[in-house]
Amino acid sequence: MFIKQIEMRELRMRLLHPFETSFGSTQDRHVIVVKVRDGKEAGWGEVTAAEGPFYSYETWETAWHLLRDFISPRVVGKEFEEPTDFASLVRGIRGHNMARAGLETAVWDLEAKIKNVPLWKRLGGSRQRIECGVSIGIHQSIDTLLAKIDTELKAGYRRIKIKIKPGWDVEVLREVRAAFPDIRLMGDANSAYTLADIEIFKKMDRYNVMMFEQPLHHEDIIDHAELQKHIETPICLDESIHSAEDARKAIKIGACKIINIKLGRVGGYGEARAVHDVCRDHGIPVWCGGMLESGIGRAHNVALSSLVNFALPGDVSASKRYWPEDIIDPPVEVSADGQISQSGRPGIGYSIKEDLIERLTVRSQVFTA
Ligand code: OSB
Ligand code: MG
Repeated sequence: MFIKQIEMRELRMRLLHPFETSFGSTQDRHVIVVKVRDGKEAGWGEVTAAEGPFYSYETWETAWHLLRDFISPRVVGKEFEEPTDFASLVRGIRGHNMARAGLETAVWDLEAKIKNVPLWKRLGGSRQRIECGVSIGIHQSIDTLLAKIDTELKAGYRRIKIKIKPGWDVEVLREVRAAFPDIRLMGDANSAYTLADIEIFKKMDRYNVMMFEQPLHHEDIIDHAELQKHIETPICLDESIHSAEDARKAIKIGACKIINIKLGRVGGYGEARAVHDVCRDHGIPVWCGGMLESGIGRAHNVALSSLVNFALPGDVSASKRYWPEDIIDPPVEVSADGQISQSGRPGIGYSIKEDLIERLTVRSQVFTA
């Protein structure tokens, strides 16, 4: 596969509703999409970096800089045997995994299209239907949160994740549990706590929660291992895991019992599959996280979720929860029983609405071999 052209575009897209986490609120997204061509087919990827350096240090602007000045110049004009060749081309660049993943995932889509196979099959996936959960942001009141949960359950979603932070935690979980005694429920803290908050976690431990996601510092595993000793509820790591090596070490010291895999956070499919395999070999289930993606990133998340150890429902949900009109056709749709079916079409399996992308574009840059 010869990489003849790489095109980066920055799109402005407004979410239907603002999304609030412990680190802030977002509604106006700057989405970078990457199109890569061999001269015949085109593959697409999405950069999942956020608007500010709060989930991670990357932003859409740092990702643009990395892709424009360091990553794309090393990849354009190169001949690939396998999509995994990407790693050796960008070796030496430290970090900036979301910028890498934007191009790496596009290369996988391109290769699957050239081979005329669905990407999920090319990745070795076996889950033809994936179970979906939703991630619900911090709300104005517990009543509005309960109403939102009710709506999502009626839409068929099989697991509810709420965002927690100090002051929006024990009471919220208690009320949600009282209103919905049997649902699969979890809390994501996005690193809002420290070990000094151990008593709060002991209280939350009573509400039969599936997992606490990333309760402590975004680079920590040591304190997470300590916290896990004091609570029954499994800890799931998100922010702390950037590679299979991170996963191996976290599992080894008992810092988590579950891992959330995001393509952007780990730098693409090569590493995502390696994290998946380390977890599988240690009996640690994984699930696919979300980053408020447009349809392109969403389609990649659906494909990734086909791998066998994605044993828990992820944050991969329908396009219509996010966008008035998605940039893929059809949009990602969820069945009444909360599942997404894999596409039988080549690559990511969805058509790209290039006209809409053109209208949403605020800047673009092309590299041609
Ligand atoms: O921690 O999983 C997270 C969104 C932005 C940044 C971080 C996270 C999230 C979500 C939303 O939880 C997942 C989604 O619906 O895409
Ligand atoms: Mg998270």
